[in-house]
Amino acid sequence: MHALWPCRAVLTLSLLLCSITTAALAESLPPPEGEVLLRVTGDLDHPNVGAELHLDRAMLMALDQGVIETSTPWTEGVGRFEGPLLRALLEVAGVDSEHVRIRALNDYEAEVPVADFHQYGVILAMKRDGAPIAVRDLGPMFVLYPFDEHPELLNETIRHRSVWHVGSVHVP
Ligand SMILES: Nc1nc2c(c(=O)[nH]1)N[C@H]1C(S)=C(S)[C@@H](COP(=O)(O)O)O[C@H]1N2
Ligand SMILES: [Mo]
Repeated sequence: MHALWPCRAVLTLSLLLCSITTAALAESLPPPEGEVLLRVTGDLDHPNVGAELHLDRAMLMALDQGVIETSTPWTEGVGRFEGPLLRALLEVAGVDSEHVRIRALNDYEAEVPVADFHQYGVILAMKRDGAPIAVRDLGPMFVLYPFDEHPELLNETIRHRSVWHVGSVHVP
């Protein structure tokens, strides 16, 4: 009720836009109960801890998941990798930006165009062949493109975007 009052003062079109915004705000996730594995920081509309969105493993697994069966330059053989779609993460975070900066637990970070997430169904791979990925490998999660399906992705630009040991996503 309270959140809707500005709508009443304006015209029908604004009323419609205002209702959409209100509906989107209602989708903010509750704060995490488990260990925080991923933080989304910066310019987002749906924070759950202060100005940031924090997610534990259960919350990450509850997002829309993608499955990518592929080989990669960094792993042996063909794996069946699973994890949240990056486009689903940005949607739940309420992000409207053309780029994000994906940061590793070490100091590595890369700027990635959001268009990639829609075009290629890029995931934050959290499991390989059903098992969690250890931090000493590429875990707890890494940015994974479907290399076998799109061999043109095997280039330096995309390798730079393939961040391992992801800890946060910053929205500029
Ligand atoms: N966490 C983390 N992810 C990373 C990197 C890194 O140093 N740390 N290097 C990036 C770069 S620059 C490339 S080219 C590839 C590394 O691929 P390569 O070492 O097999 O060439 O991973 C990317 N992801
Ligand atoms: Mo690199």
